[in-house]
Amino acid sequence: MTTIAYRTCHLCEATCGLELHLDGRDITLVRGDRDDVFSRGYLCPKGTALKHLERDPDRVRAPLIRDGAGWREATWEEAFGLIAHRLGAIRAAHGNDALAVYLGNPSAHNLGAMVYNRVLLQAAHTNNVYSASTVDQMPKQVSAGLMFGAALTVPVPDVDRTDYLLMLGANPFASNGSLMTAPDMPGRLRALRGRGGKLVVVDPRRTKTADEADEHLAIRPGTDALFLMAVVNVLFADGLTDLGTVAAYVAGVDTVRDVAVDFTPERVAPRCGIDAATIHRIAHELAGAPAAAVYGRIGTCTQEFGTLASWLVDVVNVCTGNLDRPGGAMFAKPATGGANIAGTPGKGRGVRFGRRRSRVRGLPEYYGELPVVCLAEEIETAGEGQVRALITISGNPVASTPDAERLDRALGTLDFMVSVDIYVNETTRHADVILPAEPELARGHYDLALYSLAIRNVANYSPPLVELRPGEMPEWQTLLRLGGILAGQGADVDVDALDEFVVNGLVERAVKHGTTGGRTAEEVSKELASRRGPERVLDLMLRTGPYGDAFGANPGGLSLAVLEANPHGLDVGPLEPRVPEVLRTPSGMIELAPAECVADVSRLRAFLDRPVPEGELVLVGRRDLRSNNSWMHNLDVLVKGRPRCTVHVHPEDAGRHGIVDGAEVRVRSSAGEIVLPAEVTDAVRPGVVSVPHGWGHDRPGVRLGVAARHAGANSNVLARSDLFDPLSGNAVLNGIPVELALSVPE
Ligand SMILES: Nc1nc2c(c(=O)[nH]1)N[C@H]1C(S)=C(S)[C@@H](COP(=O)(O)OP(=O)(O)OC[C@H]3O[C@@H](n4cnc5c(=O)[nH]c(N)nc54)[C@H](O)[C@@H]3O)O[C@H]1N2
Ligand SMILES: Nc1nc2c(c(=O)[nH]1)N[C@H]1C(S)=C(S)[C@@H](COP(=O)(O)OP(=O)(O)OC[C@H]3O[C@@H](n4cnc5c(=O)[nH]c(N)nc54)[C@H](O)[C@@H]3O)O[C@H]1N2
Ligand code: SF4
Ligand SMILES: [Mo]
Repeated sequence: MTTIAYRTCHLCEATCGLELHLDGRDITLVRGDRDDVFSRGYLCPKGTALKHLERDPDRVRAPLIRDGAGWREATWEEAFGLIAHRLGAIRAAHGNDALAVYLGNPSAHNLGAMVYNRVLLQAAHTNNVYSASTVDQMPKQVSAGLMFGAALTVPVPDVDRTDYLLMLGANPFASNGSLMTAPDMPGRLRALRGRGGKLVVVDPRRTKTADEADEHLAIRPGTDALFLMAVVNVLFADGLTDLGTVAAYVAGVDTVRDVAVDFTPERVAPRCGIDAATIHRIAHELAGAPAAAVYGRIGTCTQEFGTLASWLVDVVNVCTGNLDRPGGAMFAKPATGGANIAGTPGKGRGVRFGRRRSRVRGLPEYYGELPVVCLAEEIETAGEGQVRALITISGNPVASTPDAERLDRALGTLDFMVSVDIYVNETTRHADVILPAEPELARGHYDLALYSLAIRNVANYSPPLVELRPGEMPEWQTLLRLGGILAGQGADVDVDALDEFVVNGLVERAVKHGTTGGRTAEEVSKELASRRGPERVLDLMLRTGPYGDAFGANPGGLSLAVLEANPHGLDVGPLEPRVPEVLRTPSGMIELAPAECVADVSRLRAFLDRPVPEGELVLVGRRDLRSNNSWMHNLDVLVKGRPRCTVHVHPEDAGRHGIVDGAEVRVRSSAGEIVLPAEVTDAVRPGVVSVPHGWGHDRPGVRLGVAARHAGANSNVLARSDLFDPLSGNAVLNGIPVELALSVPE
């Protein structure tokens, strides 16, 4: 018998509503949920592939313990026993810093991980915390923290109401959007143009998004900060600045004007590859549009000037009066609250970095984590504090982080490694124990992280749709149990008691902050008592959040029960102006010229003066609609057809190197080399080659039957761990100098 259920897709940031047809546990059909308040029926091929992901025979279903060169299935008791024993011994002998933790991207799409990873990290009490954030959005979180006072106070373009969108380093037609939660970006961008608005895309590649835009500016990689500096220069030089509604809350305008003064369009044009007249015009168009937004994403973050570029995106938004106005760049107000909702409106402690530093290179911590470009050296370098053990949680750093071959080797030297993961892949093949997650459909879902970045204020909860089978463990319990083990509670941690302890702490904090409608901790706990795990915490967050029922004080307000009664989600409305209430800087102002950014401008100036080496070729990445970082290549429906892991080479460069379409090409950087087929295409600008990341599945021991047949090559073998953005520690993954050669079979 078929039942129909609704669920938010957890695979990317778009949060599409899915209509699932279920036969028992089996998904027989996936469709877009036409009644979903946010996605209105949109979905992409990955959403449909969910049914294959749930069935994939290569998925790890029971704990695995290394057994010589292979693996054997084990009970949870045995696995946790081994972990407690080995991690206990290593930490006792070498200290807490000997254990590193790496959190991967799916943690941000997983309610249980969002709630309980922090318990685990606290218990680990280690300097060595790493995540995918420093190969991704850390520059934006740093610039937003400095300007607005909190890591997730990131303005998002009000796509549905804007008249003009300047988009840099993003390709939402493939990625479906990032740091901008908006299902159906293709539809929304087409609607923008349909109502007479303009879309300008800045990207070294002519992407699908660029193809669909009014204008494409094929910028030279890594020069966005220069381009944006020149836009700022024109805004001031031509008297176009108008801070609009936030004017009374902006500090540092004169400093910005002064630092931009020598970055004239004429000076930056040859470096950026965008002519001066165009830069002038773009500045005038931004200032002249009724409402405009500038949006930068991963192409602007994973480069040498990631934080400067991220900062300047918002400098332009502020200087054109577009910050915090409908149709401009606005702040979401998520139903579960957050750092810019809690505390005193309009003022806060701001952000501080570098409270700790990495042992080997001395790189500072950002928001409690170290740059992942440091991980390999922390494992390799002997001495006190050397990393000897690692826990990875839904991450594949061997595929995703720089100097991949070196990290791969380093992982092989660890004394002990635990991976919480659903596959044996390039990274987890090094683990001593792999702890699998339960099937997606057996857990509840709520996008705790992504709604902070949504272009409308929405809330949508998806309940578990199937029961756990014997031997399956909810991932939140695995994480909590690891936390308990790290806190010294031994292998048979009482997970329920630990959960109780965690929730009590959160309840007490809510009571202290006065968000429980005057109810005492005891009363609140009683109200929450019918739930446990992540759902109990979610209910607390919703009820104490900005639209919450405050446990009765705000009748008709949100609670988890209300969301359960609305399976297609609740739309609280379009974004509303939030300045000054959203700010958490110590000054209570938007810091337009943070000292860290201003100081880094001299580096940008030096870069501007450096000539572009003759005949230079640089590498950039790209995303394909049918892939999801490194981990969905084991689904035949997504990888069949023409190979996707190819190097795009412009015809001019191909001609110079004697490369023809389909030829095997050796791409070499100072970090390493890979071989893959060429696709000769004028979609990349001359001097730029493009290789997607997340491939290279042909490593020994990997258990990815399908992916190994479409292995591709690991582009991060080419990325260098000594190249990073100094303001955020974020890796440089774009703009890497490379050489090309035809690969001659040996
Ligand atoms: N060159 C280059 N490198 C890049 C990028 C780029 O653009 N260019 N992009 C970067 C970006 S933006 C990111 S976010 C990172 C991603 O970096 P990572 O997060 O390290 O890598 P993923 O490929 O997302 O790996 C996700 C892992 O989670 C596992 N997994 C999937 N679902 C679950 C689950 O429910 N539970 C558990 N426990 N595990 C699960 C998968 O099997 C896989 O091992 O890559 C970065 N690397
Ligand atoms: N299909 C699919 N969707 C995904 C993912 C996936 O792997 N596959 N990953 C998800 C994740 S974790 C993330 S973070 C998001 C990322 O979402 P997006 O930021 O939209 O990512 P990309 O599609 O890689 O687009 C980045 C663009 O930046 C361009 N670029 C490279 N270097 C530069 C530069 O120096 N300047 C400028 N202006 N542009 C540059 C690249 O050519 C590329 O087109 O996507 C998410 N969605
Ligand atoms: S766009 Fe993202 S959220 Fe929507 S169906 Fe595709 S993978 Fe899922
Ligand atoms: Mo990402």
